[in-house]
Amino acid sequence: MYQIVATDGRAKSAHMETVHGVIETPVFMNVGTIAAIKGAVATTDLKEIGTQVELSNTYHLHVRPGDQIVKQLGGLHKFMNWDRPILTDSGGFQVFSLKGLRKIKEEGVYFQSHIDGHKIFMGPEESMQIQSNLGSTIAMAFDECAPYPATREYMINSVNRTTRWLERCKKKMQELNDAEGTVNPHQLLFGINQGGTYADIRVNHARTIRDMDLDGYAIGGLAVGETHEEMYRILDEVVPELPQNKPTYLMGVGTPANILEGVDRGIDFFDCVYPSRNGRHGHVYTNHGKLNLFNAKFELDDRPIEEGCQCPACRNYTRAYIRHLLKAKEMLGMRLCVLHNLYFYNHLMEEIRLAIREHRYSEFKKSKLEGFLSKED
Ligand code: PRF
Ligand code: ZN
Repeated sequence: MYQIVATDGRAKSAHMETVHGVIETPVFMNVGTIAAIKGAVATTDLKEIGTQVELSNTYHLHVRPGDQIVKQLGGLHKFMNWDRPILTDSGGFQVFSLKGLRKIKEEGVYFQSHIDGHKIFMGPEESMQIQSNLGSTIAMAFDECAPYPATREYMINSVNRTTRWLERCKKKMQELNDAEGTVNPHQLLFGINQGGTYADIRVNHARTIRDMDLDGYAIGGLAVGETHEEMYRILDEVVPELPQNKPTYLMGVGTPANILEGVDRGIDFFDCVYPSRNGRHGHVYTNHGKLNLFNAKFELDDRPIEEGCQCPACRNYTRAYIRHLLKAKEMLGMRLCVLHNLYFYNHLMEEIRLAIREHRYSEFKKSKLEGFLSKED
């Protein structure tokens, strides 16, 4: 059940009840593609850094260790020891970003495993079956994330196929939820809007899928090479066409600034590899811009990454020490940077929710954006 708690302009903050507990939105989901947050972060750490939703991937877990294995072990929640919500991406996007042989047909996609090259077929029914075996809280529809740029003709054909796939996903998910022995019989299904940067194709697609009564609506096919301005323009056009009383999800986005702009246009859910990927490279977020802890100027810096930050890295260690760990290639250096960055994103979302609920979102957004650009350390 999804209930809007407050709105401020187009921004909304909601309370969503799931079988794995409540999600307060806007929320940033922490990416653990293979059921692990890269950078040696355990699910016990996630509880300490304010993670609400973990995100894993259908395709990766199907290839290794295998969704049947995960099901036999009681489902993904039990397997990775995470009892809060999990969203699984459908595999569509990951399959399309794989190099090598790949054939898109009406029935689905033929491609090769990135592990050992063996041939795999995945269509809407296969994706739903795998996600059902994993037993995630929220499953994503199997879609095509079209390449950027793509011609209008390509995009129209692709989006129409994605609509037909969505109908098949919905039917299959219903069957799986009703079947005997399903890991999570209350699994939710989010549809995905596509259409690249063609506003009219996007809007038509949004109008087609909004009547399908899905549990939530994602916007895919953005942050794939277009400018930030184009992405914001598409959000301006598409979000008003989606049901206001359902959650919205902007897939694979993005920087803290992108998130502030997405929230301002009515988005509830976000996910991105930036905080974990940047953390593994010693790049850390602060309210005054990003720092590269490999930089020599931190050699004698005995301050935390960010003054006042309540993350496990900042409460216990200095910039100088973390820099030393990174230079010496000690895993702890990476781990501390990833923990700080995820905490930073999770905490930003908490501040965003409060600002919406106190009806001061536009001033809040402005002052955050100014801070990010100030570059003082
Ligand atoms: N589709 C799916 N997953 C995604 C995307 C998409 O278009 C994107 C695009 N930024 C990220 N993840 N299924
Ligand atoms: Zn910190």
